[in-house]
Amino acid sequence: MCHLPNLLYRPSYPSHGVQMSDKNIRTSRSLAPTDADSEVVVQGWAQDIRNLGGISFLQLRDRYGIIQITAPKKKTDPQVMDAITSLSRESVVRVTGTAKASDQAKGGVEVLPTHFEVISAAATPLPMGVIDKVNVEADTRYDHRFMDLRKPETRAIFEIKSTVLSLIDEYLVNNGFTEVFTPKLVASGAEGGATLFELRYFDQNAYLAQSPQLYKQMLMSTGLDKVFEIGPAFRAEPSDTTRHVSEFISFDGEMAFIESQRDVQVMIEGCMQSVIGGVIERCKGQLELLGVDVALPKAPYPTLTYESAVEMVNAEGMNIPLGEDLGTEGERLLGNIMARQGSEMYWIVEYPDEAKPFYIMEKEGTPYSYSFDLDYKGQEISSGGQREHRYDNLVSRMEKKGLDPASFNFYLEAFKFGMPAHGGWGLGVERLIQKMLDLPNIREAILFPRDRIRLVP
Ligand code: AMO
Repeated sequence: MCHLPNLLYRPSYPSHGVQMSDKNIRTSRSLAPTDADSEVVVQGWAQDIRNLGGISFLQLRDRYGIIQITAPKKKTDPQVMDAITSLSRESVVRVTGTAKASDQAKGGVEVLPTHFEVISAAATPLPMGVIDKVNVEADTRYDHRFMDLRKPETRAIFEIKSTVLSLIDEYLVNNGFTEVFTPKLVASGAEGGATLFELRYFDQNAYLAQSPQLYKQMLMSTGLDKVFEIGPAFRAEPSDTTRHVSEFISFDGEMAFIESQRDVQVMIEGCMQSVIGGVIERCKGQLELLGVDVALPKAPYPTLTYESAVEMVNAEGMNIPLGEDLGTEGERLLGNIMARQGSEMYWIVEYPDEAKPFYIMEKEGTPYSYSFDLDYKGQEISSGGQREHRYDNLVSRMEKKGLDPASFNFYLEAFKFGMPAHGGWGLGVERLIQKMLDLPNIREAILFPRDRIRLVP
């Protein structure tokens, strides 16, 4: 008889106590009064330990909340008692015990421990507290972000962000878009030389992509008529503001065979309503934790021309010459004016052509362009427009803007052999979240933010 090699052999790794298949495992969400008197296993971080002589209480935190472990000295194994009384805050433990109905414990159940395993003892002192009421500087929080993320309200932002991304995906796919991924290592920038990160790419120079602009446009010549991409974008932003970072998630879309930029705006508007409405519906618990009341913006969003936006802020004390950017202050003031009119989201269209990139279509016979910004509560969250799809015009626009068409040959080629009229947008996902949740700084919506100074963690 021949023996087959034991293909099912699995080396026995130390379990570290984590056996997800254990059917007795409960979380703070699943532990219920119906578990009373049965054996359960719970695991998490030791948030707070109180030793009161005859009895010890351990507040065990997991993803969903708190489980109270109650250890009366007389009824608890001395080894278990020692482990609890000597435990440091934030250690990770796994507790086996008997669930007991309790009026004092949150959720109406507590666990009386019979077995106690310290999976990972936390060193002391902690780099920052998790439950302490003291205000910790933002920089300290970002320096020790893993610790900051142990706070349920910090984690809630990222659960909402994840929901936002799913909702975007759902909306775009339902509207016939194909999700694409374009290179992040690129040979030329599309959004101006000033914010390019340069790097060595074997024996040539390359850049980190500032946006998928050139690639999503090239795709318009292929028959993939509607594409979207959600991915990282890199900008060497020298300014230290609450809305600029050097790495953000850009939600880009591009649509072929449009009649005008309005077709693009309608798509974004529908998407924003669906995303914000979806967050209100699906993220009730997280919004409650954060203490924010998200309102669905009034739709359709009002449309202001750039010129009228300048007039509106100038009428309220600003002095912006026509042709110049509204700037942070101008945008903020316009936000206040629009809020008084009941609009949190609004369009600013037809910016001066001079201020817009080569790929935008100019409004012939005027100094303006077929471009738009979408502003939310006084801050730009998206910009886009109709593109120049006519090869000759595109080349002359590049020249007019001081760019060398030769370095964009790979892009221009797609315009030479049949390119439909098209338009699209780029939307900063973290700016959307910042405004939706009224966060003071865009960095709060990024797990590990990157800026001029910060490269770790
Ligand atoms: P733009 O440069 O306006 O346009 O960028 C689009 C959107 O991206 C977000 N954004 C940023 N978010 C955080 N930190 C930054 N440094 C940062 N820079 C930009 C903003 C902005 O509205 N290719 C065009 C879009 C298009 O026409 O399709 C583009 O990139 O929310």
